[in-house]
Order: sequence, then structure tokens, then C-alpha cells
Amino acid sequence: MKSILTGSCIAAILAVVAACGSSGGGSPQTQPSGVPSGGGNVNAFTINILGDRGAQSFTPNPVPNGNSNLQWKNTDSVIHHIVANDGSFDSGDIAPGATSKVVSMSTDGTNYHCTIHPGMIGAVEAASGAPPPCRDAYCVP
Ligand SMILES: [Cu+2]
Repeated sequence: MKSILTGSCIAAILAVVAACGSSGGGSPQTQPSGVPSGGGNVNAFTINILGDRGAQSFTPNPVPNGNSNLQWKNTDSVIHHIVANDGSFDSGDIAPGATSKVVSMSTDGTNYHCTIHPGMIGAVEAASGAPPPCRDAYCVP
């Protein structure tokens, strides 16, 4: 007797779950494409920020072969803020442990630095395989 009651309770619960699962007609669930739950974007090339170490501040440095969608992951313990030397992109502040938004650029490569620590300098190779010439104050020696 007792086992029969338990069985019908389970059946009732399953029926409710099934009804919930099959409910259509609600608002469609939109999922941000390419954005994993851990943050960051799987379609972007990720550059790790190591700290204020000159040309060794980022890895890899330079970014190879004209990658045009970039994001920086801050593995350091202080905020960094990445901008292209020519001002063509700006990561915004990147908190320790955080990954920046994705910035898009051409495949011609670029040179970049940290606005908070101007000694942190990096480059992105053009598709041809070399970084563009760097002729301003923020250049990898
Ligand atoms: Cu910095």
C-alpha cells in the first residue's frame, strides 16, 4: 500500500516536470553566441597580461599572424587598460582575473600598450607574419 502511494507521487511529479519541459510559446530563450559562462569569447584570440614587465608584460607577444579579434586576460593582481598606440581600440579597465571585451582590428597588425603602466608594450603581427613598424613612444625595443 505504502509503495503504491509513493509510486503515484513520483508519477505525478514526473508529469509536472514533463509539462514544464514541453511548454512552448513562451519568450524564446536567446543565448549570447560564443560567450562561455566563464567569461571571454571563444572566437577571440586571448593575450595573457603577466604584469608590468616591459615587452614581457604580455604573452604571446607579439600576437601571431594578424589575429583580428583580440581579448586580454588579466592574470596580474592590479588593473590594466590596453589601448592601441594609434588609438584604434581601447579595452577599458581590466580587473585582476578578468578578461576584457573583444576588440576588432584589421589583419595589418598593430602596436599597443597599457595606459596605466606605459612601459607595458605589445604588438600584433600582420597577416604576413611581422608586426608593423613601431615609431612612437610605446614600442617593443
Ligand atoms: Cu597596466
